[in-house]
Amino acid sequence: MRVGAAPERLRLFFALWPAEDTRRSLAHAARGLRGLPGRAVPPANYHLTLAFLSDVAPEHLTALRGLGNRLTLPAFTLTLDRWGRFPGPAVLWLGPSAVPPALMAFEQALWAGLAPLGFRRDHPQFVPHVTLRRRAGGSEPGHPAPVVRWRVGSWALVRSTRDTGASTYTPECAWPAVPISAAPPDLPAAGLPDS
Ligand code: 2AM
Repeated sequence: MRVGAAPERLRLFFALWPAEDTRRSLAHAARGLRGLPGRAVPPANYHLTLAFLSDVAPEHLTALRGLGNRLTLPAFTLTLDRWGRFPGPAVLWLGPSAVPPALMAFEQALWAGLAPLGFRRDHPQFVPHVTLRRRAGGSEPGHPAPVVRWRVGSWALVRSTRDTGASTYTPECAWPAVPISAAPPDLPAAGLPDS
């Protein structure tokens, strides 16, 4: 680092992180959007954001890893079956029309752990989705959404870096989703176990 330069700040997010077979299914779904304006998200970048953290001081990484170590994500299957759009950033996504309660509970538990570290959610309501296309303007897919069944097996703390306009996502740390039957009986379905 240059003497006197501001210390590096990190762009990070916690996300459900798909395995290769789910990435292939999502890439297949994204092919149906090819004719639309905008830019396809590279399959290696597919994820479902749980918490986006911009402008993070590097010294926070240890606490964020520690938070991940204390949380337990129960394994569940997510059925992605509806198109959606965020008008502001003009992104097109595929999301679930039925959201598993375990996913909502886990997102809340994660933010409950992030709040004491000074992080705040930048949107009022959690809308689970996988972004497939960016800068898509006001375009709408001309066909019904395909169905992608995602057996959620892992979640991660991911670092986002930008180089000449393209984003690269690098998992800093990943945790497996735990089959419910394997969780100790006193462990909440999603939450912070006593430590
Ligand atoms: P995405 O890349 O997964 O679409 C910061 O706002 C990031 O949080 C966005 O880039 C988007 O990530 C995600 N995001 C925005 N609004 C959201 C919402 N309502 N629910 C869940 N994630 C959201």
